[in-house]
Amino acid sequence: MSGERLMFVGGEWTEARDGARMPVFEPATGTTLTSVPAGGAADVDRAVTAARHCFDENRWSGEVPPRRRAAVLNRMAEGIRARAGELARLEVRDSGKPLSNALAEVEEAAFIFEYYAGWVTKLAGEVTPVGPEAINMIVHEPVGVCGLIVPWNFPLLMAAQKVAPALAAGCTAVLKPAEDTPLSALELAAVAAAAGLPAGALNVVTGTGPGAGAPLVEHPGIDKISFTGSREVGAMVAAGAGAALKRVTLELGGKSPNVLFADASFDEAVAGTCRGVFDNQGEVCSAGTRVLIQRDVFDAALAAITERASAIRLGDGLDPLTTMGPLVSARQRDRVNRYIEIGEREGARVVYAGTPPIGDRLAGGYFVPPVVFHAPSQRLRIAQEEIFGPVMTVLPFDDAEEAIRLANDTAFGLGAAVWTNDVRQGLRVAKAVRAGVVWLNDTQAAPTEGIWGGFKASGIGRELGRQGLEAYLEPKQIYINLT
Ligand code: TXE
Repeated sequence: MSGERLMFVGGEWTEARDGARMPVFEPATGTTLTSVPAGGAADVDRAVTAARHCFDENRWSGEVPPRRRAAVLNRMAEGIRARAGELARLEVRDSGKPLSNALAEVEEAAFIFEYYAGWVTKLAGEVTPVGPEAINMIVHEPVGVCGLIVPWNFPLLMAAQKVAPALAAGCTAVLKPAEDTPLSALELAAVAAAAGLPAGALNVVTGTGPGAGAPLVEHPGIDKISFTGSREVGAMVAAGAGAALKRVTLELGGKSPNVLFADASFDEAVAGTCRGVFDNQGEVCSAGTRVLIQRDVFDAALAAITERASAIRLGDGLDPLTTMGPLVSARQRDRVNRYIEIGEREGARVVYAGTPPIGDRLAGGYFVPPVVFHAPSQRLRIAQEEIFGPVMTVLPFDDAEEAIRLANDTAFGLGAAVWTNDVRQGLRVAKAVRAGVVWLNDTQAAPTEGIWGGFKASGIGRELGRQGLEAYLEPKQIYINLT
């Protein structure tokens, strides 16, 4: 890939202050794709200062009429759509995912900007009844300058999910993409500039977590942090932001149950179960990796899952025949392989293990073929810890009570899928499962018009939908004495 990239600060393309750069790898081949600036504390400071000036001087919020802000967001949606094919191919080369996934994500990213553009002109407040002697108004104001830290599994989509509501609310932002996948965030900055977003409203600082992410969390000019990533770093971010009383939203992954009842539409349930684990190479925070199957159909379901898993074709995401790409990095590949070894050592039975792709070009790629484990107990680490790769753990259950107990036996609470044709049974489980998103006879749907976020260790707060916008707003009460 030609042309080394720059980052975007205060409306200008720039190197890191100290000139440091870091390589960006192509997961399918393990070769170097390009490089980006390795931003540090000085660059974060420059970016926060630019965002602060833009906010405090009311160049994006305050004085800018809502319909003008909405028009900029709509132009960003158009800008993304106009370059959809190019952006999707870039995302494939940077992250490894199949092109069909990347194309769908780019379209959803464009829609997210359109969706929040619609909200800008509809951010009405409230008047609450307090008696004849006063008027009590509640209005919504932008929370201020936001630090947005995103992961590598859905790089552009996650960036859009934070940038669009932040800008719609009238906030300004510093976006820190993951070091493994910084390229689409830089393109988003280019789209924003072309759409007429004022300088400083959106800044993109590339760099590592400790190098650029940590200084962003700590910077006194930041009012709010929105973070998506690991539970461990999320806890650090919450502690750092909390100590400075910054607002914080966290989306931290999970170990989501997928409950398959004997009365479910079998083929649909098995297909969904596999999709819920293997789509996007299993690099999905809400992946339904704890597969609970009612005992009556356990053997039949295992056979059908094995058949589906063996039809998965690993390869370069740009190859139209590929249905599963490589993992994002050598580090993530090693991490997932370690979990597979742990599962074997813990006594889980390997029901299915796939084979790597063939061909010299892909020999250095970060591929991990799908694995299905039959676990003797939920206490195994592979049944409790987030693996973030194409690894399914299957356990049997007898009745709805046991399914609910197993489903809730986890520190996490992001998603849960339930497959059944018995409405009462499905709703009973849906109500009893402690998770932020429950799917009945579906999995992984995450409509922008809905909400997204978890219970328990899966995070704090919600993204998407109206709640996702409110996360970037401060309510203010204005009490007017009429006497
Ligand atoms: O995540 P990190 P990693 C989970 C998943 C995966 C594991 C490790 O289980 O196997 O995390 O992935 C930035 N201050 N998820 O190590 O480190 C970092 O630069 C501020 C689930 O890649 O949490 C990147 O931009 N920021 C998840 C982002 O945090 C810091 C998606 C995520 O990286 C930082 C990704 C610091 N000290 C991983 N350290 C999901 N919820 O979807 C790192 N970062």
